[in-house]
Amino acid sequence: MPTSSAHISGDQTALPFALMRGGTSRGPFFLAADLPEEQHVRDRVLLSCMGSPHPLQIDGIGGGHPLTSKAGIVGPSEVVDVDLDFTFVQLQPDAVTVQTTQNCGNMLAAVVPFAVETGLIEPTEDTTDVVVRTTNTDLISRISIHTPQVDGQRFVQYSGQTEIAGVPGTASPVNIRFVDTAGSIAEGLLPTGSITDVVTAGGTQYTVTLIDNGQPLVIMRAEDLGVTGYESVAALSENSELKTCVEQLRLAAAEVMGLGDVTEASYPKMTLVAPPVSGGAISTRSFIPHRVHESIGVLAAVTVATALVMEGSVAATVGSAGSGRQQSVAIEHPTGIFEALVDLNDDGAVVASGNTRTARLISRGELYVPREIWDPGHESTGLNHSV
Ligand code: NQM
Repeated sequence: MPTSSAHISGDQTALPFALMRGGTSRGPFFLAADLPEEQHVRDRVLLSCMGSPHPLQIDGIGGGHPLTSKAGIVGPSEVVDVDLDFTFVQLQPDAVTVQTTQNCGNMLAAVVPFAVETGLIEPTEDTTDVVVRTTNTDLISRISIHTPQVDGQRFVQYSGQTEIAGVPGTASPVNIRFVDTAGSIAEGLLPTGSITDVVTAGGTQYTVTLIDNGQPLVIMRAEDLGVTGYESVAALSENSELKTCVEQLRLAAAEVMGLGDVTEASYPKMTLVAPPVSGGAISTRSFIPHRVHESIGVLAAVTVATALVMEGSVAATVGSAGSGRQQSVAIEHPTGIFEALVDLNDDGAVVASGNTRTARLISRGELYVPREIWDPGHESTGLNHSV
């Protein structure tokens, strides 16, 4: 078992970390062995690393946005046929929340590069294939990255030709395949058993599709909310009337979905859909759930694609699914198109999914956590002791 490399440095604790971009998200990754075992202490440490709560996260490394207030914890897995366990942690700039309930397919893209960088995985081939369990929902994914050899040494290849919307430039592809994603947090793919439900919020009735194929979503027709669904992120963010409606609908829909009171939760995500305008299959705008996503989450895109291929869903009324057992569903979002790959069985149900992301190691070293956060009531005992 790996042992902790965190150590005391003056009146702070030095915590090894790597800052990684995973898809369109970014955050610090830690080896599980380096973090405190007790969850409440771990959560305090993560809040401190991020600088939350503060809108600018000025005393930490968070980026002032939910997409840059994320962390990853990675360690070897004890589950048979699984190589790594990954816990995704969603923090917020301006709240004291540390959530490990939902998945994040973007941060997931950085897990295998991080594992190779830190020696958890030893690459032996030009392509390294790893099975990762996201502990949040027991999501299993097969991830493959490029690990070429130069001068006898294998390394993670970050440069490449793959472009993903929402990230400048191109990079080496990270291919992710998911199986068995239905009902990640909700009870099953369609938690109410219906392809559409009528939910009343703020005195108005909305016809929505409540679905969870890796990410719980409320799929709504943009026009039902009084917008076109083609607005910019800024325009939607400034529309306080819309944001109030979306939040009222979220709280009501979550109860109908069996998710209970989600006032403090970052799910379900709220996805406005409209007919495609850029050659894709459907157009989307996503609230995650209070800020508007610059693009769309990975499992959110997989869940939209799943709804789109289901006859009678709200998504199917505005978008157009393709045909065949394997489909690449082009989901339009504010900064481009997300290609969600879905495999269908004979009944037309989605049984597997996938996508291509990119990731990059941005920085690594030590994050300094005030000693009293890790160890309340400590007395200074000197430098460089293991904790
Ligand atoms: O849905 C944002 C993201 C995500 C989650 C969010 C994600 C997913 O874009 O799998 O990746 O919805 O909070 O990182």
